[in-house]
Amino acid sequence: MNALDGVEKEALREALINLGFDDVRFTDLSPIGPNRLKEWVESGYHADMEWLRNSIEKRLNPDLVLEGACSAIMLGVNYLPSEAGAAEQKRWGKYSLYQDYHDTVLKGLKEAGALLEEQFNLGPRDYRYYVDTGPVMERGWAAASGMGWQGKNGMLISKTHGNWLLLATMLTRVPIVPDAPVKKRSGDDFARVELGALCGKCRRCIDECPTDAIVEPGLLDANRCISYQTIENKGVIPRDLRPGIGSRIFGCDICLDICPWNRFAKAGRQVLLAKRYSVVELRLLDILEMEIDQFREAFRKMPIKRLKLRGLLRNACIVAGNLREESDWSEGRLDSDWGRRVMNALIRLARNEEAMVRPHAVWALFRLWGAEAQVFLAEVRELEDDEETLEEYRWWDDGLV
Ligand code: B12
Ligand code: SF4
Ligand code: SF4
Repeated sequence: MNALDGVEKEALREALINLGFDDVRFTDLSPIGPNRLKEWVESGYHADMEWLRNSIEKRLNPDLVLEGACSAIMLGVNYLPSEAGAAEQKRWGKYSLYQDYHDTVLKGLKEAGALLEEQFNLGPRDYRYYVDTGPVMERGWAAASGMGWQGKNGMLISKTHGNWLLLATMLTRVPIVPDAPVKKRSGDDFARVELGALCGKCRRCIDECPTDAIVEPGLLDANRCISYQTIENKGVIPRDLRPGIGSRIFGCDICLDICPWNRFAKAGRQVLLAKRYSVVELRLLDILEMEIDQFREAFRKMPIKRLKLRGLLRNACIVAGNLREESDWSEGRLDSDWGRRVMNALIRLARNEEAMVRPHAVWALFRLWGAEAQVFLAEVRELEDDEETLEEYRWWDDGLV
């Protein structure tokens, strides 16, 4: 089969754009230069995401994912919100303000698969598609395809859509003439794009990360990343990272928001996304006092739902503990009626049936009310039997003397 090129290749690109993808690029699968995935995992930067370690070989070798694969169709979905309130708020990672994109983008991928089958007379085993969860280096292949380049924040950055593309991949046995990677300057001629290619001397993302998670350009220590801690970590969030979380309750876009390459980005078309911006209106007390039925209703079909109520309450306790430094969620002074409601909600959470929530509630109460917390937590503490929560009390005992 001759490699797809010219008018036919452009027709395929256009058909995929018509399905709702905002950018469509093609790459072959020839190995690229430095790929630090192994080194990253060996350094422990993957935190407890062992599924990354277990799929290293596949991630480095697409042939193990689809035998005979020779091309990747890289698909980008612009998720920059269309309303200023949703785009500018800092509390929720922007991607979480939609129905779970894994589900909605998958619909587009299924249609794309049907299109490939029809156009190239393929069977369902001649291609594979993934959005996020498959064993493919989505940012690397997207960079190779020229959709953008990998910035010092690790993100695939597009000249058109800035940091706001979600990525999906179709591996196929159909040979397609690859698109060219982005160029640093006109006349540049390099085969594969390099990390930080169009970042120049800028290092804002590295400098602005509140938890110093970007250990070197493009390389992130997930253990220190607010995104990992608030979304993926299923246990206690390390105490030293809690202040840096600030008012972020689910995910983190700081190193994305700060990037000057967002200046050309426009809101997405949302063909493959279903917006749920109403989440932005939730107040901190709504969350601290949330019951399971309200949680299910508020986050139905959203990525936040995967956090479960206990994860959201844990994160909300941290946000509450940061209220003195970050006024973002404040609705009054801490010595007002509102402040007393926050205090009472946190005291209730210090006895929450989920042990994982409790140390964070204790932390927040001590942070906000100092030694006074020892008095109003005395009874709750006596009933405590969870070692991590008791450790939290002891840490404050030591700090308060
Ligand atoms: C694990 C993971 C995380 C972890 C670790 C993040 C990290 N930096 O590695 C955590 C939970 C922290 C995380 C956070 C976020 N994530 Co995430 N995450 C992933 C996931 C599942 C794997 C990433 C991975 O393999 N990391 C390991 C490192 C070493 O690999 P890497 O960053 O891809 O970069 C290496 C390769 O690209 C390689 N390389 C370089 N050039 C080339 C060229 C080729 C051809 C190849 C093959 C390789 C290659 O070298 C790089 C350095 O080693 C991907 C989905 C996927 N399947 O790829 C989504 C993904 C990267 N996440 C995404 C998003 C949106 C986020 C958040 C913004 C969510 C949020 N708001 O909180 C943050 C951003 C944090 C950040 N600055 O990176 C998007 C990024 C979209 C984009 N435009 O880049 C992805 C692609 C999901 C998707 N399908 O859209 N994420
Ligand atoms: S997502 Fe947030 S915590 Fe993670 S590297 Fe970027 S700025 Fe730092
Ligand atoms: S903030 Fe600067 S260094 Fe970071 S990714 Fe954007 S351009 Fe590159």
